[in-house]
Amino acid sequence: MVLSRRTFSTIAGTAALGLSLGGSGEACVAAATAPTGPAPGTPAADRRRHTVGFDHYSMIVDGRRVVLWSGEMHPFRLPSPSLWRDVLHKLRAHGYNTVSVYVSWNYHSPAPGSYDFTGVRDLDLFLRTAAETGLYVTLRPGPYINAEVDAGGFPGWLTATRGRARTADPAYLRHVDEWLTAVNRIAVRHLYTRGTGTILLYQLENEYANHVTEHTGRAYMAHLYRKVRADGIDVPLFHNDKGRNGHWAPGTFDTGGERGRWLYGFDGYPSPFKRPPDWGYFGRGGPEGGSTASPRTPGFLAEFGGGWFDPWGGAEFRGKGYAESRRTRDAAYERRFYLTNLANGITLHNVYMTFGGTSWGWLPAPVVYTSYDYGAALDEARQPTAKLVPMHQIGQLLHHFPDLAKLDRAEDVSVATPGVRAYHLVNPDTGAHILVLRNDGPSDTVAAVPLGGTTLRVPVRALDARLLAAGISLGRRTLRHSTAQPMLRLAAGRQDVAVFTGRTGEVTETVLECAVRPAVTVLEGAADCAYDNGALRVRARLDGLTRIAVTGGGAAAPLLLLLADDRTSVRLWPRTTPSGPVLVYGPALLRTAVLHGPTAALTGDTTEEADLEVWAPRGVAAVAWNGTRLRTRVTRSGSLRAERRLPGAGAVRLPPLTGWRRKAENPESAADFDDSAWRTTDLARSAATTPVPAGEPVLFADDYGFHYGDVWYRGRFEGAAGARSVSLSYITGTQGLLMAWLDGRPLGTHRMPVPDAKTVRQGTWTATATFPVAPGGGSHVLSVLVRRMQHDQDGRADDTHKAGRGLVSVTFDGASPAVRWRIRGEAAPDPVRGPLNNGGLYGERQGWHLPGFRGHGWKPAYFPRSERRQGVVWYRTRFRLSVAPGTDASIGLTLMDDPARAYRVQIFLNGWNMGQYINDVGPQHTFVLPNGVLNTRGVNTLALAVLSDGTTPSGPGRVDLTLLGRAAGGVPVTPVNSPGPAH
Ligand code: IPT
Repeated sequence: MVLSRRTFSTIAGTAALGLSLGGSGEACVAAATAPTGPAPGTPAADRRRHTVGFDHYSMIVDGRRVVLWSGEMHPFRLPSPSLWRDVLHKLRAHGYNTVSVYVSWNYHSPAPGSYDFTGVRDLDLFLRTAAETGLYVTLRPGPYINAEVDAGGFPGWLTATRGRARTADPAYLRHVDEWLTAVNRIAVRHLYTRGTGTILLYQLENEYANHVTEHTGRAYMAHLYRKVRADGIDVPLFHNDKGRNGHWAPGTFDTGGERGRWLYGFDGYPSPFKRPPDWGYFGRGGPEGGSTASPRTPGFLAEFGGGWFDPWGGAEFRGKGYAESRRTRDAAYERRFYLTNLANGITLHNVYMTFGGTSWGWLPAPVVYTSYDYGAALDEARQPTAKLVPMHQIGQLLHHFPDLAKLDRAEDVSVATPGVRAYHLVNPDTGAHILVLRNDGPSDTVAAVPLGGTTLRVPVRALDARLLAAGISLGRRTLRHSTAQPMLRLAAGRQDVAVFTGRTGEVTETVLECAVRPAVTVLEGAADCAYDNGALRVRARLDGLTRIAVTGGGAAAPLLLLLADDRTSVRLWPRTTPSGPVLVYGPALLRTAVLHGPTAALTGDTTEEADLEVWAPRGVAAVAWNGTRLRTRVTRSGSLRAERRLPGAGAVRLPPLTGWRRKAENPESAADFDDSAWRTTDLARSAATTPVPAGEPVLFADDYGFHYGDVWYRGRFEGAAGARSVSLSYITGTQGLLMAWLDGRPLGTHRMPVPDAKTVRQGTWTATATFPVAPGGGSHVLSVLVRRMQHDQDGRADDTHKAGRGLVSVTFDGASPAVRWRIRGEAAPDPVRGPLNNGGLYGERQGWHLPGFRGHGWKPAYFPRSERRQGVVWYRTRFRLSVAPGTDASIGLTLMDDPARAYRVQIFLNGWNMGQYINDVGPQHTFVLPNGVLNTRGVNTLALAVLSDGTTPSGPGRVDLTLLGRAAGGVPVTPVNSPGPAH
């Protein structure tokens, strides 16, 4: 039964509310025969029309209020489509109902007019998978996305075009329209409104602050709006204001007379070391009005920090690795900040990132290294972290207690406990009260909270928070209050089940309304229960799972009260099925739950041995786990319990990496190298924002069509007798470098100095490398290799992605020869791996990184190595894995060496560029190798392109496979196409 919002308000708080959640008590026989598929409330591509609206409280989908509890992930940061399902399963199971995704223009467009949505770029498949998983989608295709990707998502080729980006300049808009046409052609097939997918919201642009300028700013946004609507996107659109400024609130730009389909959203990345910000309390309106900087739209945090990105290491930037982000923004941070957001009326909440993934190939913007783990709740290796616990608890809470979708601020509750701040909210329809208690102080405390004539004693740890509820329905009973946080309630068969959570060891009190004395049995754990004056009072210290059965007491059905500590709460998996709710307890993950006749067919993961227990609608008498039927018995808790424990994950053995073969390259540095096929640098004008020195040719690589990775220059000159030094001015992103040779002899390597915080912001990465020379008369050749390290982002809409990359100019001291340059960068983009896979190293142009490449004449090599040479050396080997079927092993490659050694490594697995290791900078040592690209049952090819300064001995040192996680279960993985060289 689907209740409209109106009926919901009239009957909520009464026993009838149970029907909206369960109805299953009556559905026992139907349970065995009802068609399978997601139940109402779980979004799916169900071929029905849906209405998507909102008011100032929340989104209203098909007439029902929904709080969006969303996690951000980027399909382009996980180049193995099968694993998208794994991550989406994990989000869904842990209480998220929405996934928010950027679509990165550069990832899909190797050239103007060319758009690729196949293979690892299959957006259609991603959107289908999200719908199959039961998640709403927020689609964010830019055109600009920022996101710490190269040029903020702009294609390399766009950096060499003339139109002013992120404005209404027609030259730019022409490209934008082409991109949006290509994305929207796919997106329209997955709109929730049409029942063909689950896209619920769609974002235009990203943190765009040009709201003040009519032409460049507002006209641009109006253009995007019109274009997206014209392409058939009919869900609400929004923009993510960079902070709660009220920019781009409804009515601030031209939406073609349309009203009511534009939301106001904003981003927040507050410091974890300060107090969580109040967005000003909702309900006041006006620019100072908190989340209602837009009074008619709901509080919407389009991005809220779930971690933070990490810069390169080394003395200047001090990237510390992602364990540090996860430590400073831990589970308590999530409770403290996200519960404050909810208390401020935010009902659309997206955590950036929830799964960060990998900026593989040349995807990372100069500010970050390969890993984009982000310290997120789900780590880069797809492993759950402790940060999933609060997400799980809050996500389930928001799903199971619709009271939280419509809250007004209630009268202040004064808590006389130092450091503790209370937010008091009330649902005007159900009368449910919500309290968020936040401890900003340095010590754990027990807050004395006056509520409803009594004083609750609520434990709140230092720098932590919790949410309490009073007057909410638990199905057929009402909660007077609890000092534990409600997590879920559902009707399983004839009984109601309610779960409350808190930290291990906390003493909690839960009070249920009971007209008459109920029968109470403590089935597991320790609890004191007392009946007094119309209420059952349960006091319990949280430890594992405490189970209390309550029968009678004036309610029509028994209640199983479960008190779960954090650890236990993430072993409890509620699901809705068309026949009613299911609750599974025990395994490390529940992926799917389908009722087939009398059988609950479950799939999921275990890491250790685990019990399995299932509460299901009446009529369900059997359980299957990952396809195997289990022997079960009925417990006193009213569940079915497997008689044997589920096995944990089996051992995974990783081979040592041996059998390396070596080949040195850079023939380009030799005096007699034939560069006649290379492009001459004959352009006089550049699209770059970096000025070209007067009278010199353009040397920036992008102008010549080379956009990623390394670029070579060869310059011929005569008449240099008397020259004492040569100065090469060049420009890269952070950690860029230049190495040069004169007539085949190394001149040295210059590393781009890391600017201070101020110059970083200006995006100036120009430096001059000066090398002593004594060329004498005659004809000479300078060979120069520039590692570019990507384009800047364009966060402030001033075309900074167009800062030049590569050589700027050359001058000699003591002579002034004219240098005739030729340039060579990457080969035509790999049609499968995409434009960001390769730069212009000789080995890359020759396919040395590809599987199936036959390296005739490559010499055996052994690690650790120690050699001193300026330039590039390649190493290749093959290794075989035999991970057992049904085991999901997450595997990485770890490189270790003496940090004094100045060299860097590009890692190619089966031809896929899995990232860049910089030995003397760090902080990243382990590179995740996603299954699918990694063949876990067969042979793999690993190629390392080592670029060394020549100033120190160079490695590689140790190179090993590392196990980053394992589970029995996982998802089926289709191998990612990894072609070898074209013959
Ligand atoms: C916000 C961007 O919208 C997002 O793309 C990403 O770059 C994120 O920051 C940081 O990881 S911008 C905000 C922090 C100023």
